[in-house]
Amino acid sequence: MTNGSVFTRYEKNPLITPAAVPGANTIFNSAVVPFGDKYVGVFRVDTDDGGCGLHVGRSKDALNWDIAPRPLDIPNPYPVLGPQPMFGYDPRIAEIEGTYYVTWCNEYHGPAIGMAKTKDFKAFEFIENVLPPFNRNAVLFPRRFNGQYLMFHRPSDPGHTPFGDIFVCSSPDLVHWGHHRWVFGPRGGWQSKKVGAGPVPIETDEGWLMIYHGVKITCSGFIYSAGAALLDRDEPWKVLYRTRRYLLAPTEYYERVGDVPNVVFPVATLLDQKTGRLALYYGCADTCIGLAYAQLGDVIEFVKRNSFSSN
Ligand code: BMA
Repeated sequence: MTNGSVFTRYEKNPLITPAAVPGANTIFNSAVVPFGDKYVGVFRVDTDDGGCGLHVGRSKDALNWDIAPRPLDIPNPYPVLGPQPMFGYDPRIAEIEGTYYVTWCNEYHGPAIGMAKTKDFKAFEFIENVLPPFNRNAVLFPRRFNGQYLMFHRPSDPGHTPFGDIFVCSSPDLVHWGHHRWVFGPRGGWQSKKVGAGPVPIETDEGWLMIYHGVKITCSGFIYSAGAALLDRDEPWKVLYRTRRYLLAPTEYYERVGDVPNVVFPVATLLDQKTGRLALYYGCADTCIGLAYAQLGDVIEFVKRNSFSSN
């Protein structure tokens, strides 16, 4: 069964299952980026001893992945912050001016946002816990704005957070973050409980395309779906369009059934500049990784045509 929008699921979904990593309980909510003529990723792996870490993966075709059996162990210059990021989840990767920045959620007295940088995905340098608890879904923009870095984030709580609005903030140095601006919060239906930024936004002629997750609550728990917004190119806290209809919602068995049922959690995209094909990598039911394709132009059209009349 497949719900229709402009995305088509990869016919061999789920793309990556826990079988990819020895000792994995689940592998999901993971980020991938182009790297030279290949691809790299930072994968969320929950292990059979209850651990939860970030594993580097490499691929020649972005479909078949070789994922490190051991989690990243990034040297931490601030021991007070605890090990980074042996316990980490929901990574995002942004390439800015030739350096790759990883943001993830860790447990520093509650969910906080860690950030590290790398050029080769072998040596990582820890930057800081850039946002204190309680926060999730920190996603960097892929370029600076008048010299400032920009980042989405979502203040949360120590648990499963029955609320959540998306904010954007800026920093001159990636360490000190301020100028927090509200972007948008929950609206009706599939996104009525909380929203959070997904993949690194894509700059288009029509504004920043931001794919995000929206959550609704039912009598048996949350349902996570994916939608998208177009944001102003210079002031991305200004929402131009935002989907009233979802782009992707859990309908397939692997999205419906898993450690956390009914979750489609968008985390990364790969854009083929030549063909305009957008590949969306998303977590499925907190258990495995799915892939879906759309034409970038079709996604933009969908967002414009299926938007709320006001934000
Ligand atoms: C969020 C995060 C995600 C997870 C989702 C659904 O709060 O923990 O990692 O996919 O809940 O369980």
